[in-house]
Amino acid sequence: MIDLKKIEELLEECLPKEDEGYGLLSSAMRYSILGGGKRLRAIMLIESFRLFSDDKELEEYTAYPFACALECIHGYSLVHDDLPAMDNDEYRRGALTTHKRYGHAMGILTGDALLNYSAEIITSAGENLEKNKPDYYMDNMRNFMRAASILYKNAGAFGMIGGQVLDVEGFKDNARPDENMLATMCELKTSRLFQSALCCGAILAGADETAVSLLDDIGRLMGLAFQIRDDILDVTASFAETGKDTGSDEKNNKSTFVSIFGLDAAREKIKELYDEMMMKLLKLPGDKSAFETLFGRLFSI
Ligand code: GRG
Repeated sequence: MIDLKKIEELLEECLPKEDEGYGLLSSAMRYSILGGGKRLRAIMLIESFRLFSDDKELEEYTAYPFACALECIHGYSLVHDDLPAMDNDEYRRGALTTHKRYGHAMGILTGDALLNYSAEIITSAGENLEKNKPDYYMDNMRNFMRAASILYKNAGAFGMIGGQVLDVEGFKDNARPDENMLATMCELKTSRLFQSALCCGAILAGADETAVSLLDDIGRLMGLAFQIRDDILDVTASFAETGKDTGSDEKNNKSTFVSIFGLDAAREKIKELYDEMMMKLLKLPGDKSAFETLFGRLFSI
């Protein structure tokens, strides 16, 4: 599995330097991204690329920047999700949330800047490819553009942001959504970025449609399982384990898998989703051990 240290180095290099730009914005961007996190989406994107290609140069020019861009998108979503107008959380990744550390206005602006920066990373990577590897550029631009399109659609109004709207508008004040509504919200809010990780990595490596569609499905199932896991941790884990405010869902009167169906049913659902994911994983080519390890670690709850 790709080394976590390598991903930290890539992120550290690609973000603006502390003293660049205006006011404390670069500092806040670095604080929001470099202060920990499991880097699941970056790891999955690179490991998905590796299922279909062992071309290290192509990986460096395409998969690495996409992995960094995806972590910036994920980071922005967490910064905004923690804001007083949303979950109003004080701690994330074991430290103060961005708005608690830098102020509310800077929390909003830092999230905005990170989302925009993700696009800057991708477009610069395209330019680098054209300048330094014109032959690769000709061969891979179509895949590159397709991956970029998937990345932003999944993050946007009909993807993650849409899911957040359902969450904010439809799940407050102890509303009792049924299982289908809950699943739709989670697929949009949480699954879409995992689907981006798996599909973008594969597409950049030149995977065929059957494989991309399988990966899309695995990402969807994984997001559901991941959200249920998060709901369970919110009521069972301590701050030391999660690094963030626990009991946040109850504080915000949010209906979750756990509050609606109970802990046992939530654990059972994760097991079902895990089994389905593993069955689909078997149908993919290449060495899948990184995914087996990752999914095993995440979902043995
Ligand atoms: C504000 C537009 C907007 C969207 C927010 C992702 C999201 C949408 C909200 C986060 C709510 C939440 C805690 C969902 C549970 C799943 C999740 C995304 C958890 C955090 O992801 P991890 O555990 O975080 O991968 P790290 O810190 O490891 O990177």
